[in-house]
Amino acid sequence: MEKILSFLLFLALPWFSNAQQFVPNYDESKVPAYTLPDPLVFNNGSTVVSKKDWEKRRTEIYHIFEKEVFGVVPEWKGIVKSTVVSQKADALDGLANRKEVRLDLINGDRKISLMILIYLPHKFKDAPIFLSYNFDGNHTTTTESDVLIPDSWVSNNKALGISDNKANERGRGEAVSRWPMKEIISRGFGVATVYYGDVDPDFNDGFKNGIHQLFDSPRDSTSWGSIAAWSWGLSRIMDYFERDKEIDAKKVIVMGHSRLGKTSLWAGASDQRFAMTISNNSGCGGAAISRRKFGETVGRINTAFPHWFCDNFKKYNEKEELMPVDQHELIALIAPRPVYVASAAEDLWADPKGEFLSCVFASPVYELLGEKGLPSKEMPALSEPLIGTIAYHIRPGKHDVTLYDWKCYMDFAARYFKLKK
Ligand code: GTR
Repeated sequence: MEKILSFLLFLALPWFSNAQQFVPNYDESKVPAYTLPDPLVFNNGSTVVSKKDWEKRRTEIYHIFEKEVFGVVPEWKGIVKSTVVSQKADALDGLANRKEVRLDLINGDRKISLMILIYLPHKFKDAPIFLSYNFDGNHTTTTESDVLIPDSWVSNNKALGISDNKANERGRGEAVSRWPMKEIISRGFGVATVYYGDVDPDFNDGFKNGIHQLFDSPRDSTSWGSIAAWSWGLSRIMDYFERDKEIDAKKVIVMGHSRLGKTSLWAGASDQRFAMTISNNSGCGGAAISRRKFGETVGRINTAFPHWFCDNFKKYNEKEELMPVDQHELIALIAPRPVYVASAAEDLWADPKGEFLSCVFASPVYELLGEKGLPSKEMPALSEPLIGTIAYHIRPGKHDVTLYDWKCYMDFAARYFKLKK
């Protein structure tokens, strides 16, 4: 009898564990009714009516995102040194000047290093520059054989032949479809990219590695997670740009895909030196409205990636309606600077409609500041970008960064920075 019972239990086990598995909602009719916090109403209930009011309200919203979502960055007591480690005048078949610059972030005897791969067009002076992290190493963004491979920890990856958390030659050029360098350079832009794991390796180790270990403050429920760390890293790169005479630091476009799109939005919100922000398929915790609970949810992201946000964010697992902010306010924090949000039709996990609605509901803030928000409240057709100071498109296809996405970003940036055709 006992044997039969344990056999039955054995049969039932997969059912039990499946029952606990997260099932995303992809049915629009099951999106709960929700009320969004109004970015133009202060915490005390009074209304924001002027640009001056907005500055104060902006601070309120920013602090909520810090304490409840991404986490607070402690005071940095270290130093940053930059070293140009390579230079090549005829990169990309003579189109670009290439250099690799190492930033050493040092606090006492603790140090991390990040390697910035920079391409600047020969033909254009003071070119705007896209700054964007890559997922697997600078060498994956180009086929050029002499671009350095990162030393830092990388995820194991069968396709890239990595089983010891060390990047190798096999990854070279693997991500070029996401990095159309020649097109970008020929159009009059520069590109700077860094492997995101140089700043903080993307696994949950209790913040013992990466940049967090260079800070001494004890951790609490408001302490920064990895997204805040990656965003902070982008600001240190911006500090370097301000010192590099070959780079126009007033024209830096911070761009990112997926978790790195969440990162670029938080960087654009946190550091107003970024002239333009681009979120490619950023989804939950990025551009998508959390209260819709469509696709990936707050509970699911905090469970799968407990190190991305601050611990307070976990209070809203399955309780998104209690969040004191929602993601349209993350977009609003970027105002009045231009922001572009992009979705992919098959990327339901990232909730394209939720990403679009954030742009719609951030628009009143842009309008108060004298800028055009998103020019329509209707979700556009595929590949028909809506362009205001907030821009949005949805293209066919999967979760990815494509040449189409880049072309839209370049058009948007060329218009804003008034580049000649
Ligand atoms: C997924 C995660 C998303 C997105 C994505 C990525 O697994 O659920 O939020 O960030 O990873 O970064 O590729």
